[in-house]
Amino acid sequence: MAVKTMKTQVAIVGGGPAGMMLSHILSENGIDCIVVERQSKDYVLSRIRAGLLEAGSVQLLRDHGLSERMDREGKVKRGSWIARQGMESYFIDTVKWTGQSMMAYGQTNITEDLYEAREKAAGAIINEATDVALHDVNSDAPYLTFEKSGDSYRLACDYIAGCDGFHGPSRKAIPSDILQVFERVYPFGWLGIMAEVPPLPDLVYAYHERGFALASQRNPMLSRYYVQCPISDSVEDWSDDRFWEELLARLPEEAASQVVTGPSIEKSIAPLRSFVAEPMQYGRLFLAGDAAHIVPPTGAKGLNLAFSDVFYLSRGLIETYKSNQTQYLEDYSNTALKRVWASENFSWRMTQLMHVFPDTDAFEEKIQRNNYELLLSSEAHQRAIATEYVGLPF
Ligand code: RFL
Ligand code: PHB
Repeated sequence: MAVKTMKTQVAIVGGGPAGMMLSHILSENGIDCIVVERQSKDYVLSRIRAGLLEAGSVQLLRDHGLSERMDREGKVKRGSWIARQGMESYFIDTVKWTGQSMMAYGQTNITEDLYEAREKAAGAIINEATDVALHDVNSDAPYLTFEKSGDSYRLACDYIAGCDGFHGPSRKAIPSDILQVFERVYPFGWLGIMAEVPPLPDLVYAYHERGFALASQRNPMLSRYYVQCPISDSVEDWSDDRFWEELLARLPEEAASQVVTGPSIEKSIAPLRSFVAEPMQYGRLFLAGDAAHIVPPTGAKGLNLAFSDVFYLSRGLIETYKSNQTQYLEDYSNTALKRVWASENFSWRMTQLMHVFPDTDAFEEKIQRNNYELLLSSEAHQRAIATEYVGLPF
């Protein structure tokens, strides 16, 4: 059977938020690109993940004409509450300390907005592509191969953007003697539910001796809640009743008294991991988003980091094509990694601060409590957490 050949300037592996955002920005700048995605569009749009955008991500969406629905339906957040059992709660006031706010707007909606914008612009997205493989990434003529509907394809390109998430093939195309990996796996997961009930007015992150809990939101009739759970648990262990009981026990009383419960429409358990792969470039392959790094969700940084990577990578590709200035592209990995490590650091500290660690000792418990007390009493700590939470500038 003949292989069908295609050509583009930038081949993008993965049509999640990183890949779709990159294709949108490149196309705006006249750069030809094709997104190759393993899943169907419906599947991609049904994934429930992030919910909170940093100020910089909000600005990026606005700068690229992707904010109409977000500005209409998203909820501007001046900060979030963090709480510790038996102690006063603390409001991370991002407006007070940084002049900037955040936005509660679901990743599902962002991905829908991106697909709509790309389809309007007749952007090329190849869904349900199987066996995607990267070839000759360290040469001047890299290419992808894949299968679709029984046909074999070869896609030649100038550059490959690996936006295929943690489990995709792109990172694995970097030789193991070049790729360095840094990793922490946490001894618990997050059980998340979605329910069609009005959410609390603000996000609440709560430490409790029974484990962490988070109250979040998607829209006025859609609530997102999480509780820390053993990683060995499965969703079958968690009836709705058990979930609500546990959530209400862990949230501070004032928040718990306002929670409206109802049947869940989605329930899933996510493992928690910190992971960075360095460098984020090899030859003509550039990694962006979860393909290169993972953060535990406690800091709400994953999607935001995917967007900052895309900002740096699109700038490098645009400058290279427009004016043959390759400096930004050559610096991509170093520039992106600075911001990646800052977010890794913040997410790790937030995770340490807010969870019950099964193997903790009395010394660590005292330190954890003291870190919370510092937040209540020290303006330097208050400014720091607000600055990191709202997001460092790109
Ligand atoms: P994605 O979203 O995983 O998209 C990768 C895409 O690549 C496709 N793919 C392939 N395509 C072709 N061939 C292959 N062999 C392929 N293998 C995979 C996949 O089908 C997919 O479409 O990565 P991307 O684009 O880098 O985006 C990253 C974000 O999705 C992720 O960081 C966030 O969801 C993390 N996250 C949060 N981030 C935030 O900024 N704020 C939050 O509040 C937040 N909350 C969360 C989160 C992640 C969570 N989970 C489920 C891990 C809450 C949770 C519970
Ligand atoms: C969410 O709404 O899914 C969410 C919000 C904040 C986080 C993590 C997840 O830190």
